[in-house]
Amino acid sequence: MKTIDKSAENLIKRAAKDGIELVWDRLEKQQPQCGFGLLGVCCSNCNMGPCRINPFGEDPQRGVCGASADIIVARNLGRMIAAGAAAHSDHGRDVVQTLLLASEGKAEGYEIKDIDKIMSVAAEFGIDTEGEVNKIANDLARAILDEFGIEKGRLQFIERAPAVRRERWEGLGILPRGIDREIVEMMHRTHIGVDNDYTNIILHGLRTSLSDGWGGSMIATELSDILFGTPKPVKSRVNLGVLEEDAVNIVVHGHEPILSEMIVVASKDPEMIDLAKKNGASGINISGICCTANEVLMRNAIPIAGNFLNQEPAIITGVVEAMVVDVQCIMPSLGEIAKCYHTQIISTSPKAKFPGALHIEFHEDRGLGIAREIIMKAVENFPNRNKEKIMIPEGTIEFFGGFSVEAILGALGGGLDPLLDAIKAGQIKGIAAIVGCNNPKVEHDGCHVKLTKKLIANDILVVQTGCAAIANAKAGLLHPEAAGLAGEGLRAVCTSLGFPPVLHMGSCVDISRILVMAAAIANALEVDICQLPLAGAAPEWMSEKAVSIGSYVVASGIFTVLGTVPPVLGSKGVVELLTNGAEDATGAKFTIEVDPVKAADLIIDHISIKRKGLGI
Ligand code: BF8
Repeated sequence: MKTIDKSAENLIKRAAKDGIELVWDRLEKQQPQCGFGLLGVCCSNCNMGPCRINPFGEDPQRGVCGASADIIVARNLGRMIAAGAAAHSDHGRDVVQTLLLASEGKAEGYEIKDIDKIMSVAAEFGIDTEGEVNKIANDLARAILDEFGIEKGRLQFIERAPAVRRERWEGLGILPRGIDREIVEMMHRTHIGVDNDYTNIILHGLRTSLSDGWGGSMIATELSDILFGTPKPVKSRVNLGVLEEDAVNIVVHGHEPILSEMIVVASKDPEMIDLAKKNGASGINISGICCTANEVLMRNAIPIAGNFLNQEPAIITGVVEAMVVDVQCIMPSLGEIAKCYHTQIISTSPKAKFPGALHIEFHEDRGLGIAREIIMKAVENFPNRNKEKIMIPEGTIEFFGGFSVEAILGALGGGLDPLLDAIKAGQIKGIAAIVGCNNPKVEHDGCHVKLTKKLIANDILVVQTGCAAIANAKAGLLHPEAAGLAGEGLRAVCTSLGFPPVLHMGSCVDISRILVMAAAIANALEVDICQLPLAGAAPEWMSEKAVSIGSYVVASGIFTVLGTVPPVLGSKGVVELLTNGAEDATGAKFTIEVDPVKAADLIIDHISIKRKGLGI
């Protein structure tokens, strides 16, 4: 089966009937995929190549420069980490720029929404918090812009990690210095003839990834909270059925909340709603796809149309007036599919243009005005619908999101103690972070849901972000009633708090919230993160960002199970390092397990070992 998402199933069939090619068809046409590529042993880093290595030959083969399979695999992996870290961190940088402009009164529509958070983050950066808020915001934005360079030589947010963890990083020589510096250095090291020690390359990969998790991603999360509000529990609805037949449907897709927040604001403007009515619609319906969906869900309860593999089927519904995209995880196929419908793909970032898209460039100084312009385009497109092509799936699923660390602590009465007590008493055996993408190589959403169900049944609290969270929302697991599927202990805790057994903590950059929570638990118990009954999993991952995430999660001391195979199997050395040697260095390691039920068993065993280690 291609998907377990009932709302997408018929749309995929309809696309096949209408001869519209979707991601699954393109994957099939790519078969057999390049064996060298799958093993990670092809290299085109210089023009003596491209080279590819047969790692199974009798004589160890080498590329033209002399690089072994170990070196080539490590270099390729290093570049994947650098690309992923760059994506998250550039997103973070855009949020800092917006805060900077807002503090100077140059960003139309933006204001500082979370005063408590700006004060606490400013204090972390040693900024005087006595003065006027805009002055504090300006000082903070400038201080954070420094985190991208190298002036200070040590990222500020790593101070949130337990001291023992920072000492471990220091000992390994992987304390992240500046975000841009680590990424650039990885590109330098992997240039022809620079770093040719695979262990040294992988260690720098961990450092680069730490500059994402405890740097770029954490900046994106914290400053988005400052500008748009720190999430609180919200109720919403999910799946492609959230699209409405009578309304102008605008789907926001991509990652950064900067424009989508303004679209949400502008969509409530009576003038925009009147315009929609004049064009024959009942109103304006905003929904989201991918991490933009998670951002506007967390802070505005906006419904979610779907995750990564729902982006093409969304257009097949025939009711999307505009799909507004910014950066990351946006398929370049959208424009082609939209040609068969009235949907207008609207690109907005100067960094990301797409074939067949109308480009309305976003600039922070006119954020609200541009959002209005985009909404007007969508509204004017409503009369162009072809009624014969409309196919909206029936029924939506209710779910809860908005579980920031602050919201979780608030529900626990202000401190971690009730959670720690439940863990010590064994009501909650441990916590698993299930994150990451969809990948058409595996059943859409299936691995996320099977893994999550088995973990909660075994009293493991699951925290989620990204497309994983959307998958489980669609499966009904992000609802307090899903506590009925949990083990006795977890069920009792969820029932007393009114919580679902699976907590939606936000978008992929919000995995930084999970790091903050892990650090807080470790600090409270006076142990290192690697001693805690925690685990991570990315059952359907596909993006380079996910490679960076997995790396910083392991580097932070959390055992991580990957559900799709990374391109590293061509190197015995790198595989040994990631699945074994990493444990000596970081106290955690990777495991690859494609079967989600077996992956759950690995996590359950790991959590039980860690509990024994803590004597609980
Ligand atoms: O950053 S989970 S498919 S949407 S990469 Fe992309 Fe993967 Fe979804 Fe969010 Ni994360």
